[in-house]
Amino acid sequence: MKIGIVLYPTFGGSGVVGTELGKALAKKGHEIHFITYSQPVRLGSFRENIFYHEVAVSDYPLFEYQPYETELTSKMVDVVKYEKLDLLHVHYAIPHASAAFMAKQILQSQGISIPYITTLHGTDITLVGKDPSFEPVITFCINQSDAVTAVSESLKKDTYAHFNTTREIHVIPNFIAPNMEPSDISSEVRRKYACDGEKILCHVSNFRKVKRVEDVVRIFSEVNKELKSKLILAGDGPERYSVEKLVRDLGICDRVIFLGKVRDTAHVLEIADLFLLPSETESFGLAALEAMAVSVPVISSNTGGIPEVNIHGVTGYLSNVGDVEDMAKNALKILKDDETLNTFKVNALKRAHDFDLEKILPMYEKIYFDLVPDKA
Ligand code: GMT
Repeated sequence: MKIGIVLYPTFGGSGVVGTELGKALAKKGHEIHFITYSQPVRLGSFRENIFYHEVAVSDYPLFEYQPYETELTSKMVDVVKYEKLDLLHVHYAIPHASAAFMAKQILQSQGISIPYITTLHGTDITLVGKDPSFEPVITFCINQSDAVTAVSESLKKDTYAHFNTTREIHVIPNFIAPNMEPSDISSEVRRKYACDGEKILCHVSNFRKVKRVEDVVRIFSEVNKELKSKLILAGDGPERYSVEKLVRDLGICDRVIFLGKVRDTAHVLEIADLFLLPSETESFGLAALEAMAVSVPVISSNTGGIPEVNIHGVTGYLSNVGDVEDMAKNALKILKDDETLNTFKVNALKRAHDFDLEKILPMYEKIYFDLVPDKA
């Protein structure tokens, strides 16, 4: 099948999922056309069956804001028409679903029929999408999509709660991509960051408010008082200045390592003992799954779709949003001795396998083949 995939090419979870899905589909023999404004960070080098179409964003002086959606739509029309695509799969509703709807209408006027699937990822529903400045468009696009998927039961529930839709929403959880296999140099790398006996706590995000990175630092600070540890922070974003200030104010600069943006977070995660994800809201928590996939247990909030991934008392612990004290207490419970830590590590890895790519990929393919039965 020839599939066009539209996504945000950055470090965000939706872009990672869309890219890894495309790579896996290409490996299975589908022809994948990524359509976006820059090369997706997880795309990597040349691969069979993968094509990348860049959306050029113009900077005509009249435009105070660039009409990206219009240019994306035109590119989608062009690629569908000339590459003879069978379907479009858009990740993150804003503005990809409305661009897909528009592209579909334009193509229909030219006698070309193309279905589009919208995958809802989280903030497109729970934060940005439900804002009145987006809501009517999102509701319309959800209702017009040929199929809609959401990455967790929680996100599906939120979609029904916030939008006027009775549309069937298929829950297809996120998955572990094969490049997250552990490497054999981790113990060597680990020694560069932590002395013998020190534990490594880790957090990976885009440092937006919703991630509550200051809570990460406060949890770590409590843990570090009892158990000498290091905190590795990977990622960057608007909250970084305030997080750096907090680290200085708490006097723990020598304990906290800011890595900035990292392409291959799996290699950072695999030197960690514990992953911290105290988010305000999280439709799934791909970062937590990525940690579990390299045997790292998770201390998280109990919000959104996280409880569908992290199992309380088994793969980590869940606490109420903002309950830093409880999260620190739980972290110490896991780190207190090697035997306990090891049990949580084993459980985390086992749980991560529930989200193996081989289990999830056929769920997307089923939707594709239902929409384009002659390609099945
Ligand atoms: O977490 C972010 O801010 C990025 C965002 C995105 O769309 O890229 O992540 C959302 O999608 C991920 C992949 O499906 C989910 O794992 C994240 O939980 C979700 N983020 C939120 O709901 C805040």
